[in-house]
Amino acid sequence: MVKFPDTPTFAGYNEPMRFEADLVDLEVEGEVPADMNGAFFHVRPDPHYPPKFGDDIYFGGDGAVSAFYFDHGRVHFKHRYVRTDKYVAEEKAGEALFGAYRNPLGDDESVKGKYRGTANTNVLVHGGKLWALKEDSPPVLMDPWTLETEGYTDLDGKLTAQTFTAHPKIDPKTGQMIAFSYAAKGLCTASIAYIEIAPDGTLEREVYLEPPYYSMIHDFAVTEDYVVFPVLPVIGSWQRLEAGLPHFGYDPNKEMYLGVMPRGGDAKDVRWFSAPACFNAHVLNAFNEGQNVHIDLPVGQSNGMPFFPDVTGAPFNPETAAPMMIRWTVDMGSNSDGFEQSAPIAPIPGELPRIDDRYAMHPYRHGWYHTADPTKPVDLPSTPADIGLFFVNTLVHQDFMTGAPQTYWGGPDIVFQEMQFVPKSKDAPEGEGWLLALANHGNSRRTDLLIFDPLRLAEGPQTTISLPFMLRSGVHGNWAPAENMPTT
Ligand code: V55
Ligand code: FE
Repeated sequence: MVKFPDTPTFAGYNEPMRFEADLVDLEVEGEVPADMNGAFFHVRPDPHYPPKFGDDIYFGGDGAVSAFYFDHGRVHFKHRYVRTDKYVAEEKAGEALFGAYRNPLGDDESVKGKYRGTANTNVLVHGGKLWALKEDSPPVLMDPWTLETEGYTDLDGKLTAQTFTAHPKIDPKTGQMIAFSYAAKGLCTASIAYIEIAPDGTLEREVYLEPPYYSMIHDFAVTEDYVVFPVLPVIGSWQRLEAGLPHFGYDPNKEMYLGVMPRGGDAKDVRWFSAPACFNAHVLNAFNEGQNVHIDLPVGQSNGMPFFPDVTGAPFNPETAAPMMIRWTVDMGSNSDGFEQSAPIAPIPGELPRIDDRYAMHPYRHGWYHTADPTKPVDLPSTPADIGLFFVNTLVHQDFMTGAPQTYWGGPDIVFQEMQFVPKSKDAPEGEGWLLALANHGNSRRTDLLIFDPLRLAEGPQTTISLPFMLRSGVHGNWAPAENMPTT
């Protein structure tokens, strides 16, 4: 029997949606630019079955991929669950077979040894395939047009790492995918693999290195010449899993580390730089000036994920956790094992940072991110605290040259999802194009895809593309220009 628990993760605003859909010609208010051709992919955790043990965290939900196909002013839509090994086995059984988030100890005997991944964190087109990613498993490949799942890939037997990040970067100059794996040698192992994948999807290089301790390495930083692995004290261990604790916990008494490696290097070239504990989830951008490596990212001074509780028992503190954009600078030419941390480089706190991806790994001017403005009224079926990380009512554009932000508040019943910058053309100036944002109407349970002028966010959306249902609050997505989509 399918009955979801009455807990904040599964009730109210967060109720699972569990549908699949095909819609031709979405309803549009305003104009869809005729020269905006390609597809916008986005993924969300949307549990197909109630959790095996009464409750679980939001990150445990099955990946459901949404695709908006932009075709000369028309927009078509497709929505499919990723047929992970987990999804397929559970659908056959009619119930959850896998236990808690990243704890295999509670799994049903029938699924022991199967990939536990949900492919629920990021989707992007590379080498003609749609990659659906969850950092605890290898990539899942899908067909970008039909959203049919091909399944897990080891990249022709070349990928030996057991997991694959949800945050690979595409090098705008070479077209390579730069990726990594943590827990690369198995669950809770202090092992990282650095991975380079050619534009056609062939694995070119896999280099192993060892961090100071096992931690959640959700994102990383890449510049033209260096790669940076942030080891933050979001720790995990088999002991925690045996004790039935959440996989991860935040240890404020541990040092954090940055592992910096030249992109052509290997383990012997890695240098570790350290500082007192702090929290980060995502990287905005990074670039190097000679041996000075700059990493721009939202950083909190205490734990940012209350569902991975502080190991000291300290309660979640939203004030100290507020992520502020700062710049870390590592000097690979110095003998120091420390690094510089700047004052905030933007006045508004926030997360889910995006850039004009053509400027990834290089100096850049513009950033876009989310914030939860606490001064605004809220009219939603759940409290902001129960919606948690996914409660976002305001979009931010930050011009790092002038220092000025622009914001757009959606309204009391709106929850936004991650934004996406789409360049007007291949060689348009930075920031010139369109900004996509999914806006959930939390009461009527419908989602709009809004199109903004990225540099005039405060003016509000110029176009509203409407779905007759809601896409459960999701994680990440990416735009695939028409020329990156496989020919049909
Ligand atoms: C994150 C998201 C995840 C996960 C680990 O945003 C980290 C960070 C949606 O799943 O499993
Ligand atoms: Fe992420």
